[in-house]
Amino acid sequence: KKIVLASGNAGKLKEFSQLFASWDIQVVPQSEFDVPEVEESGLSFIENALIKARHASRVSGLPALADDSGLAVDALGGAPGIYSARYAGPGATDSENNSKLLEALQDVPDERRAASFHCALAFVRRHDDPVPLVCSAQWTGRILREPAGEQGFGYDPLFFVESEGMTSAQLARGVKNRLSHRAQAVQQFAALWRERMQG
Ligand code: ITT
Repeated sequence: KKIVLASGNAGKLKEFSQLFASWDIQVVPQSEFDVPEVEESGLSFIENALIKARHASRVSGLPALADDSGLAVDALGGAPGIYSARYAGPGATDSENNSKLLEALQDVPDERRAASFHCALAFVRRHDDPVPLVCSAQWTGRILREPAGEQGFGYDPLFFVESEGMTSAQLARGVKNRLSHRAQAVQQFAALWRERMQG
């Protein structure tokens, strides 16, 4: 079985290749199908995941799985949220986004720097699938005052994971892929997938 992974984010694709390593399905990145960018016009992670999955399925003619994710910072009322990838502007780099976040939190004391990563996954069998598989999960942490660690991507160097005593960019990939918002969402997806396949 072949499904398209509707993401152009190298950091996500790397994690998914590990998260799906033991599955008996072939997960093909959307770059193999020349899927053009689609406007993420939703207001929630779930809406945008569905938009991306339907779009990739329409273009490729295959079932598609999409991930919409981001960081919600309590002291910023949930920002950058669904705008995490472009917080510092269209086409912003991870380090530009991280700098913007540090600036926004400059005057916020440690005890008010709580934040959570969110991941929504949407799977459709075809572009107009009326019964998509949808799941979402979160991972809570705290935003540091300076980056630490080289692993991962995006906001990982600023995201301190209390249980591990380090940032998610300092965690070995195997550890992030057991704890993260994406790892938890994939576990939920696995359960939905098994149900669907048995039904
Ligand atoms: P695709 O839509 O092609 O998948 P994207 O980067 O545009 O790629 P999103 O719109 O879902 O994807 O934005 C997700 C952003 O949230 C991402 O660029 C990171 O800045 C951040 N993010 C999501 N998951 C993360 C993680 O595990 N670690 C660090 N940052 C993460």
